[in-house]
Amino acid sequence: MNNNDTIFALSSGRGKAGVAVIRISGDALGDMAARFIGRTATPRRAYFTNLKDNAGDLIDQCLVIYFATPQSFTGTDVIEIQCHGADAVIKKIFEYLTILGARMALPGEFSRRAFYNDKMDLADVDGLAALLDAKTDLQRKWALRSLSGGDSRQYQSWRNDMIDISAYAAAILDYDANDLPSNIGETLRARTAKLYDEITRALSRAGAARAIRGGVNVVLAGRPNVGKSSLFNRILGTNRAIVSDIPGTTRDVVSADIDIDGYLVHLMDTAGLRDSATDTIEKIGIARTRDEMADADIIIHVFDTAPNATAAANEIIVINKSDLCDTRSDGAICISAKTGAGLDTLMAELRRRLHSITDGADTDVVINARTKTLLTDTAENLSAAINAGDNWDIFAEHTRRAADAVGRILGTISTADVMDATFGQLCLGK
Ligand SMILES: Nc1nc2c(ncn2[C@@H]2O[C@H](COP(=O)(O)OP(=O)(O)OP(=O)(O)O)[C@@H](O)[C@H]2O)c(=O)[nH]1
Ligand SMILES: [Mg+2]
Repeated sequence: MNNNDTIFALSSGRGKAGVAVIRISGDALGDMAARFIGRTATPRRAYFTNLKDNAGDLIDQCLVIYFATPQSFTGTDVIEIQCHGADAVIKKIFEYLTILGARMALPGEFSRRAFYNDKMDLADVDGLAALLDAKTDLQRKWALRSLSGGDSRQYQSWRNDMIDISAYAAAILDYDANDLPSNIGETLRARTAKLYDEITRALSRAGAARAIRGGVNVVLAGRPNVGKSSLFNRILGTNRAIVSDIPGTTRDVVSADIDIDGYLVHLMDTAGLRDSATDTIEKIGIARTRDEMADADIIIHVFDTAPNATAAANEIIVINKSDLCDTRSDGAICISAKTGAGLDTLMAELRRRLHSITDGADTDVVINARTKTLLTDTAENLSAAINAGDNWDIFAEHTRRAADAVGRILGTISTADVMDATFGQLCLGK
């Protein structure tokens, strides 16, 4: 399965840059490194070199670093070429590497090698994918925690416990009770219940992890003309959405991403809600508003007079146009999108809500869609074991299945489709 043919990719970003990094991975790349620098390469030393093609023509002035197996990102031999970040240089080096028998890597292929060579497990790969996607500081921190093995250690410890419990349960069947520790049944059930609690608690934090990784959807909604687009522009500090005194100005959802205290917020301005809309396009716009409201983590419900409805749990009630009249009302935040009055109070409330999404979530593993499915499977099997009573073969089977599900999170036990999905989320050069 471990076929380390020589692959290469641009590991830095595309586009004009001072430096570009091309990474090469394969077996026994010492000769290739020597060819690039004109002498035998000492591993992990940077060599300044005039990189020449086979005809002796200069390609570029580069730095070349040779990493000898197993001390490299992939666990194979690796060469990193730092060249000038010009498309023409990169293209020429790629051509040269192809002539030397290397091929372009597939997305995620370097990480896949790292996985096969025990440099990373699947929880680390998830962390790496999250880190490469990170736009905010909080996303960076959470991703690094998974990547640096914190999650792997927790999963590994849960799995070891489950294997141990399953083995003891099997022993109850095979050995005489006198040869086993007393109260072994109760002990096993208590240990299983503890694991079940820890895993269901981690699962209950899945929403927090999703909000941090994918961003938080904040939707501005309300009747036409109340000033949603004005508020949207005011929060962004730019004139993104069209503002006019004609009710029904906004038709489509207008969205922008902003960073609030490290939370990636997808802020959305929507079409004003009214039942009397007759225009086909406005009706489509209103249907889209309702879709966005259904998916929203937080709704900023905008009014321009005192509302007669109470707020839903995920709603912040805002009364706009405080510069025109006294709009105070219990439980509502009065603002003026025109003058900026009250905006600090609204933003403070938004921040409070964002922070409450992740309150206390810091101690758990970072759950994503893949790990959520497998941890749910784990929890169901642990619960089935706890309910198995004195039926120890059923108990042993369910705890073993629970351990298998955790093993799949780490990739200890895995199928080709899980691997493809996990590595497929990475980009070229990783
Ligand atoms: N005096 C005053 N006028 C405002 C304020 N906010 C918005 N307006 C005005 O109200 C009108 C409607 O504003 P918009 O921001 O377009 O309202 P909207 O809710 O996006 O309206 P639709 O897109 O039609 O749903 C415009 O003429 C704005 O200038 C405010 O705080 N004070
Ligand atoms: Mg609008």
